[in-house]
Amino acid sequence: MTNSTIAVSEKSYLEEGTTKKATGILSWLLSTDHKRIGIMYLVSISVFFFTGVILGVLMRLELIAPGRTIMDAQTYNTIFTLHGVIMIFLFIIPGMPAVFGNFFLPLQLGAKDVAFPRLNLFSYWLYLFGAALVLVSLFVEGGPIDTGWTFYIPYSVRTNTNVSIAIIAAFILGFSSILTGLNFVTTVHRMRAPGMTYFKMPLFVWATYATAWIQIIATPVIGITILLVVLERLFGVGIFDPSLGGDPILFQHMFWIYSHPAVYIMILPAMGVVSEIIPTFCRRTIFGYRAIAMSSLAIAFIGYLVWAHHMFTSGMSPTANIIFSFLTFLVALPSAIKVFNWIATMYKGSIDLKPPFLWVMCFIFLFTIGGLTGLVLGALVTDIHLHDTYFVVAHFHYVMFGGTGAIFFAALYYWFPKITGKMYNQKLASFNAGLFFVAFNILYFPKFILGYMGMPRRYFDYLPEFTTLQVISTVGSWIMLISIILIIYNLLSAVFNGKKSEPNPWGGVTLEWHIASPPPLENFHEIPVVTKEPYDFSQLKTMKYVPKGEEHE
Ligand code: HEM
Ligand SMILES: [Cu+2]
Repeated sequence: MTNSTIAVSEKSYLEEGTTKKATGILSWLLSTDHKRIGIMYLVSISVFFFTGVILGVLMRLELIAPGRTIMDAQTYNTIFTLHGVIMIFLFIIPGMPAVFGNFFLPLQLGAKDVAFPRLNLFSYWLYLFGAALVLVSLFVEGGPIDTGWTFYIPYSVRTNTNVSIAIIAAFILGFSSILTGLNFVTTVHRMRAPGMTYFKMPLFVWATYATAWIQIIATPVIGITILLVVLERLFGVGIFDPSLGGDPILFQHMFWIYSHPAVYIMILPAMGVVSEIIPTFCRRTIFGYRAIAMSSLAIAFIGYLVWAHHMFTSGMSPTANIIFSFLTFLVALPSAIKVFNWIATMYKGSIDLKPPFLWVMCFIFLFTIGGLTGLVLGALVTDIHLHDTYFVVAHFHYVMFGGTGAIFFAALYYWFPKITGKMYNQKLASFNAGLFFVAFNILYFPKFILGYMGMPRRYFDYLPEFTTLQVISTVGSWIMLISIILIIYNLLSAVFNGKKSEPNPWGGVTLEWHIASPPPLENFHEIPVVTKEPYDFSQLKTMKYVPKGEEHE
């Protein structure tokens, strides 16, 4: 930055909206400000996340003993399906881009908003509309869907539950995701501040940019695939259903051509947040900036080539199996590059163990377990034993929840003071990271062992020899519930009664820390001119925060 004196006392985006006439809740629902839209996503997504958690805890209660305990088998089927649909389509896919991408992409680029602010608001409405349809599918005749979140054929064509409504909801949510991606790609191409070359962009921007391409290119594939399922249900066209001459394996291919890249939509922006937090709390420029930026693009690209590792047991040719297994190992490389560079950044850094950093530590441990067990599933011999068992359930919770979920919380704790201008209880937040880590492993580690022993996934009952491990896991779900309630409690009480935060409590140097907290409506009243590398901490010495009007002295 050229101007290192920063005005702090201005009206913030929380006090003034983009709409002159609308007030109250409407000034939010009609706002085209990227920051307000980010917050609306945050509120909606948190509500769905918590609903998903409650469903998870209910499943764990059912599994506390063999046989029926609190629900029948069909209810269990609908609950694991809803849990999966909510967590995947309403929480973890939109979560990072829609909340933190929206709020921080323009700030980190030195822009006043995203490229298409109205389209951005439209994406949010589509999201709400899709979510509302999921709700509708629960209550109309036919009942909640019971296919699992993967909608596998032929069952999804034959069951009488409301598959079509749920699928149309997923279709609409997909549209919302595509439009957000379009918006972000254009924003990165067109809205960078003067001097912000591609290799001066913060790594969260790089990660969100790579993600946006996946959102644009991959999402239409699932859109078409699931619409074909609806056509199959309504008119019996016979594309997937074998009894009508269709091919169920074709569905699996088309489903995973989207849904594997989608796991990178979930994880890439989270990795971007890690690359922000680690330099800030180690007071040290990131090690291997270009390697990290390029590995995001590499993950986005190679991520398209591995989809059939979900189908090793579906009867593909041995050649296909070997190729997809090989490519799966290949995609682990760019992820490993990131992890090595993060560790190298910490090495000899002056590490400050503040809550966001502790959550990142949580992430690195859990995500590494998730990633390594992914290799176990990517190897043909072991996958045949472990396919569709609890090992898979453990693996994907470690990557999605221990990975992206933990970083969702890390990002909240890191940027909360910027978003709200308030500070939360840091002791509680640090304790919370530890509690989450412990709860997480009690809840999910037993599932690896259960899977190895042969416990299949999506079953509401089990053999008596699995009881001990199932009970341990259920106890873990209670501690997890407490940990999540504590996060919500800590942040909500900070929103209402928190102490005012300094503008830059952690000593960050990317552009969002060069403005007031909470940011003013148009972010920068003078568009910044970027001269420094994104993680050049020598700037800290010259960054001064003064009341508005005095910044030019
Ligand atoms: C307190 C938190 C959570 C608990 C207790 C929990 C528990 C469970 C359980 C018991 C299952 C079903 C296992 C089976 O019978 O096959 C399951 C499935 C699943 N969970 Fe979670 N989970 C939690 C959080 C999450 C999160 C945060 C995500 C995503 C980010 C997630 C994504 C999924 C998915 C995709 C499935 C598969 C559903 C299907 O088979 O169609 N869960 N979870
Ligand atoms: Cu995959």
